[in-house]
Amino acid sequence: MKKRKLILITIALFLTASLFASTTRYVSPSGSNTFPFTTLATASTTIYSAVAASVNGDIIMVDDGTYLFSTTVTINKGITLKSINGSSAAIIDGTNSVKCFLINNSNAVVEGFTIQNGYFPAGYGGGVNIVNGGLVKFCTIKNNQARDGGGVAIDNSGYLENCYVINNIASNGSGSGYGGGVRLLNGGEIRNCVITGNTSVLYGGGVNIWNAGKVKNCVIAKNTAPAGKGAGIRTRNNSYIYNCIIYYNNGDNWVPGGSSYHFYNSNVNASIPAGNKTSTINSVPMFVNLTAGSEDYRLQAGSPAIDAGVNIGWMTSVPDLDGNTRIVNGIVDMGAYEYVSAPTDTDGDGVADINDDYPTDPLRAFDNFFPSGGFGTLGFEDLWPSKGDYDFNDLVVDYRFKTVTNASNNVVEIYATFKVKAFGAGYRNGFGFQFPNTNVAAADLTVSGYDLQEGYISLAANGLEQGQTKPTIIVYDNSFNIMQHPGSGTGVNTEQWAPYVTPQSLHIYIAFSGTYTMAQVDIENFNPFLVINKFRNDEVHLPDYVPTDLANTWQFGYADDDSDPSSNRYYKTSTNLPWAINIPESFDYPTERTVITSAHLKFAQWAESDGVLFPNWYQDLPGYRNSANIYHHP
Ligand SMILES: [Ca+2]
Ligand SMILES: [Ca+2]
Ligand SMILES: [Ca+2]
Ligand SMILES: [Ca+2]
Repeated sequence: MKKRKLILITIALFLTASLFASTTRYVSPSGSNTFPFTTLATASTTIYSAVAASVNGDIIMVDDGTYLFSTTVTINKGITLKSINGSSAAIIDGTNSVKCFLINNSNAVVEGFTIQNGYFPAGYGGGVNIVNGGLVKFCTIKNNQARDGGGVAIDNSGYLENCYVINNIASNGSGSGYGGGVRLLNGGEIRNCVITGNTSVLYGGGVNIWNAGKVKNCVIAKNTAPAGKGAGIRTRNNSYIYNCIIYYNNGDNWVPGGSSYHFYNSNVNASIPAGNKTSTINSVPMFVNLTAGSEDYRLQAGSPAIDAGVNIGWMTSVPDLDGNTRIVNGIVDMGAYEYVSAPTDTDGDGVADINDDYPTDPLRAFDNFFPSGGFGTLGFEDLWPSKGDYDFNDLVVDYRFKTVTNASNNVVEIYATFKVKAFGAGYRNGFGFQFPNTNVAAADLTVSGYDLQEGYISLAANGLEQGQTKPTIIVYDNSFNIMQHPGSGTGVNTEQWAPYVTPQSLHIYIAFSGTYTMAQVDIENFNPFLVINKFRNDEVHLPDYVPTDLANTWQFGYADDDSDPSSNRYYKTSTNLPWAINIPESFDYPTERTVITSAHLKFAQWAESDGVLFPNWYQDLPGYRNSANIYHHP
């Protein structure tokens, strides 16, 4: 009993899977043409064979190429035939001998082709004939010929959506023709199409409607038909036009035949009886370009067609002819393209206000911060080349750079902020930094904002330090001039019992006159250094950062220092311990004369592993620090 039930369920699942299975097949000129064509490698070389192999629900993907048809391809199944790369890459060519497609299934979709040179002068649809249902979309349909519907003929029902219908002709070769671009017979609907350059030798150069049909959001322009026959569109009974622009046709933009027609929210350059129109206009539509060969039927700003249509349900799921949202600003536009306003660029520098940090300044566009999230911190030990007390609080300074770039992403200026928080030092130390390379010519820089009072720094007229190959800026020459000593304690803000002194910020401004990218300047690799006790030649740098041209190098390898310029090793002990640290956030530094390894318990492992272990040693994580040995400002 139990077993039988299981078998029934299995059969039911199998049937369900079969009913809804969708197979994807491929067509490619370079396929091996191996049935059932389910990979690109085994693709069918003809669309005809792939369609023949398909059943309802299947998808056929068509590779780039030109497919020459000598027989019409009939699609009377609910399948989707779609190009992989769009209508400019996959071309269906009727070789001026056959109609390209006959579609007769309401679930059939043909998408993303150029359909050209179809030829059926005896009857309907030179490029495509849709009969009783089907959808053709995102196609370019050009240079086809038939008696009715030179480009496309729809009989009874079906949709032509988001297509260009260009240079087709309705002619049977002996004076009869209906709908050079498209002919609708007893039904059918056209949406979001540009129908242009088509000709009918008799009725309807762009579109001809016979008995019933709807045209929505189309541009019908520059089509041709004899006088009185409707160069743009000829309607005959039950014709309903919504949101269309029918203008600039070579002859009558519109002529009626029979009865029951109505124009809704359209811009038609023709006289329409009062009872047959609702909210129509007749105003120059303001297309982007009407020059022959360069036509662009998008709307210019200020076009009367903008926000002048009537919204219809399908517009929420069908995009405009550019593939953009069909309804912008709450109301659909007339025509095939929704107008999207160019973003405001007040200063005209090419960067929209919404992206421009300086929307009224054409010379500046973007602020770039380093570190991006906030301040970084530098901590120095000033007894180099001896380790000294190794408390890393002889200078504690926060830093942040704001690099201003222009619309071309070149550096205009740099604002460098240095916030001196503490110096547990008896020495009168200075502080500066050097650019990491020689990419920027010193003559292209002008610096201000430094605090130099002690007379031991030599500056060039532009504020850079003299005697340096790389641009070098001395921010200040004595910490005690920046924050006043509170009267007790070794320095400032490293002993809890001493009065707290408010940190002080210096703002260095660097103006650029040359053309340099941020990558060339590379401020993220700036080379900060301490100048020890007003001895300009005694510098302390971050580990493996080079000394400036003014540094004495005779102390390399002396005392605890293990620098070796020949191997680019600088400012490290023999066990890789540094004299300076640079961390990407604010630093909780040790109290005075507390060796850093007693405050930050992972520091030694981090430094001695060259940064591999505990790269976040400075954070307040369990087991990482001894809070009693860290300075807490009141
Ligand atoms: Ca709109
Ligand atoms: Ca701008
Ligand atoms: Ca700007
Ligand atoms: Ca100290």
